[in-house]
Amino acid sequence: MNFNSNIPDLGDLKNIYDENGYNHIPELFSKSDMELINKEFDRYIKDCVPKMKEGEVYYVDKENKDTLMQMQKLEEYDAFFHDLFHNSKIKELAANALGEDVIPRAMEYFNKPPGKSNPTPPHQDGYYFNLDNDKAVTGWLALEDVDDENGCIHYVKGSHKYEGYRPHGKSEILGFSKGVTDFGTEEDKKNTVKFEGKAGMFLMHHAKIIHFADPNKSKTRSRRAFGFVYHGVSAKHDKKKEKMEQEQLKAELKSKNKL
Ligand SMILES: O=C(O)CCC(=O)C(=O)O
Repeated sequence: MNFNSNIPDLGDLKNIYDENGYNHIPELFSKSDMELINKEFDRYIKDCVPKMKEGEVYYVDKENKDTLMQMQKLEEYDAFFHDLFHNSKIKELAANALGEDVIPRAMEYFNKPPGKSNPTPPHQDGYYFNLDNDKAVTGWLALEDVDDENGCIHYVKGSHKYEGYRPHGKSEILGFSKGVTDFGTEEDKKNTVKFEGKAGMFLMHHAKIIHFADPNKSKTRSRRAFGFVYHGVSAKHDKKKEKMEQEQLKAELKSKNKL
């Protein structure tokens, strides 16, 4: 996929990733590239969303299609996004961060529609991943400008270096079934860094980095982003356990009338 991506030195990125647990590239994609990606995404919403399976699409209010807030597995429904996930600089950046070849796992969509949206609870992605190691990353691409008002991402710098995972408990937040239960220590607060930026800003985070976002406070702006999850080739994925967890979650959400 031919974008003129604006990539800093890969060696520097790797050192920063290892030290902080994330990479931040203020303008991975130019304004015109983002116009193209957003145009393709408008087409995706019209043509592909109706074909997606139950449990792959979440709305803040399922009766209101304007409140589309989260999707999983976009790459399975469309060649453009399959290519963006499998054959772009994003995959190279994932392999660079992990220091090994990567396997694309799922491309996701995260929105916080205006008016009514959820917070993203503090969590570590690896806690959801069912892998036997922490060799996984998530890339996060802002589809529009993001800031304090519409709910930009926050990372707890260096939290990938903690031994094991922080305790997670059930969250009642649609789209994020688990969150860190002991979040908010002085250390967490001291190391929290927020990432405001323009459409085209790209973040890449470690499976153990604690991250979160506030709800969107704007009445008019959305906060749309893509997530790109890759495993390192050394990670073994327990797909059976994952399928079981997903079925359980789906049944629970249906019983609460959220799907
Ligand atoms: O976009 C968000 O608010 C959450 C994203 C997230 O949790 C992730 O990319 O791992």
